[in-house]
Amino acid sequence: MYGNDFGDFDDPGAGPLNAADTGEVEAAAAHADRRAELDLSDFDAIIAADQRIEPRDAMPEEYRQTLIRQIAQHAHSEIIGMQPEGNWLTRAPSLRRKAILIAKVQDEAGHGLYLYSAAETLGITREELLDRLHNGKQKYSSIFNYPTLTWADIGAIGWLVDGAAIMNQVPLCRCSYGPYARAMIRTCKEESFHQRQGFEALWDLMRGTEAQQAMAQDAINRWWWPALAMFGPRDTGEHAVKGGHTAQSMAWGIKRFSNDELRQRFVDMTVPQAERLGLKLPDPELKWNEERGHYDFGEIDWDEFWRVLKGDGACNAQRMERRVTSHKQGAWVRDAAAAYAAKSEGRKAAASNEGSAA
Ligand code: BYC
Repeated sequence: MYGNDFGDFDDPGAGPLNAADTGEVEAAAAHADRRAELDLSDFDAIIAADQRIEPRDAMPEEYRQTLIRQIAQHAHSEIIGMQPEGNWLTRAPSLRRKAILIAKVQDEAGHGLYLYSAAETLGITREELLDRLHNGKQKYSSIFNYPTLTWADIGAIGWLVDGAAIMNQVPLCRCSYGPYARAMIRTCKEESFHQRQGFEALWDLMRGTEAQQAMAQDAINRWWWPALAMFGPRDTGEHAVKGGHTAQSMAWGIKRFSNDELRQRFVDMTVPQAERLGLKLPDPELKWNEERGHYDFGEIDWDEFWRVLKGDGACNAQRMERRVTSHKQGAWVRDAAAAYAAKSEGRKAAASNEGSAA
């Protein structure tokens, strides 16, 4: 499943399947730390030289708070995102599909852990981050408030939702905050596998019976627009949302592109893939614009987006109820881990006391 297995197997002209295949992740991973050589210690100078801020560095309080907000929202999305897919683990159509889906859902938990750890380097505890999710002070991605009604939804999430996530996350591998950038490198590699498995699941359905093809098409009809909205509100030109964070986050090197630019790149990359799959994207305004060199597409239902963010999506209540209940049920595991850690510390201290007394 790795490599360009779908990118070029009978179409050498086809582009990469997802943004992690473009070499940008490797380029970000090769980032050279030149701070010492350039004698940089001041926040503004480090940002201007496109170097990375590390946890030990002084940073403006607004920069720290912006990162906590974004990284926490990202971490919460990863662990809440396990729910819609976990819904299909017991009903996957074959052992192979089940094994793939289990691996994917476990990866999402891992991404959550990398991200919570990155947020903790900003001086906030994991307990506080989870409290803020549970009491509604912090959000998770709008996309996970939509239900997974059929098996084809698992293909649609992999292909579209992970595909959109990668488009957004590849530039974050170059984020100015070191721990976030580094967490994104591994995440993007794993997301690439996630998108491929989604594409493959849909590929198989589209080569199956008429009923399977219809199921795949129905899933795409429901997930296309929410996947486009995932990139966030419009933030360029006359449509820029008042009070948005893009301009400041780009000046700080947290975001590298606007939401609108990434959304356009995603559309441009996905339309030819839909054609390969034989799926119709549910937008009558979608068409290639020769002059712009991009696809034009219709307007997203922003009222629906803001409604979902405010808690009025199909699954908001269900997702939070499940999260809070699981957290409570897992209390004994956290208590046991803390007790074990305290015991181990105690043993270590006793051993070193004995050593120094001898
Ligand atoms: N959902 O000024 P903007 C995954 C909010 S998980 C909810 O553009 P910003 C996966 C935004 O927070 C994918 N809220 O903000 C996991 C802000 O509100 P506040 C998660 C959204 O932060 C499992 C307001 O709208 N990925 O891949 O500069 C299985 C104005 O927006 C959303 C990430 O979290 C949204 N979609 O940019 C499968 C990526 N969009 O906070 C897959 C990291 C916007 O002022 N995050 N808002 O109340 C980011 O890159 C940025 O935070 C965003 C938003 C582009 C999402």
